[in-house]
Amino acid sequence: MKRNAKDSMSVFISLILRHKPEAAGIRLDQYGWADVKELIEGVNRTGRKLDLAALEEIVRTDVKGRYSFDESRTRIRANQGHSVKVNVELEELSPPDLLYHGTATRFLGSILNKREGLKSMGRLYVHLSADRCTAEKVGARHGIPSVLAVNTKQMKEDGYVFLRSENGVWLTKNVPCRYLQIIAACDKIESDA
Ligand code: HQG
Repeated sequence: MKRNAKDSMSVFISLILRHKPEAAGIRLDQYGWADVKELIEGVNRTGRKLDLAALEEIVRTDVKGRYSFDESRTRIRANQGHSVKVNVELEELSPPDLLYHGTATRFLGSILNKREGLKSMGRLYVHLSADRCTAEKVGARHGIPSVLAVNTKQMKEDGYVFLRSENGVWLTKNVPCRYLQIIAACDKIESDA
């Protein structure tokens, strides 16, 4: 599959598995799994072309490891990023003492000045990164990026719960602004936010 075709198919699969399974006329179970055969048939019904080999390649080569097959490889799900209410059975884990959140500079007014903190917005969780450069890339998806350091050490002490997705993204329900601090951006932005 060519890179552009693969990227746009991946965007569509991510839409189906995270937000809108009905876009392919399929359903996810309560754990976020879609039946692989149904997914492929559903995608093909929309006029796009997908077969098992192409789907396997998308899963294998995804830079962020967005998708997983189950052991039997008959089911597939997104590892994180959902807006549909599914339980992807993530383990509760203790994060490092500091995590990072990348956002658009224009959102800082609501997050910090209005003291709303980080809210999960359209998704089930606030997404946090283990390193500052990754956070900056995530923020750059929305505009001029700013990076917030999250005092997860204090949050843990205060009883907040953290989960980590299969592909290493840290998730929590919300981050009040008392745990946040703006930090300097990272020097280098690489591709693939
Ligand atoms: C912001 C990508 C105003 C928040 C990434 C973010 C990630 C507020 C935006 C994953 C706010 C939501 C998630 C408040 C939060 N006022 N704005 N109180 N609280 N926000 O896309 O974290 O490529 O839902 O800062 O790599 O950007 O899709 O979340 O800017 O892991 O696989 O509201 O998506 O992965 O945006 O990104 P998003 P996100 P994929």
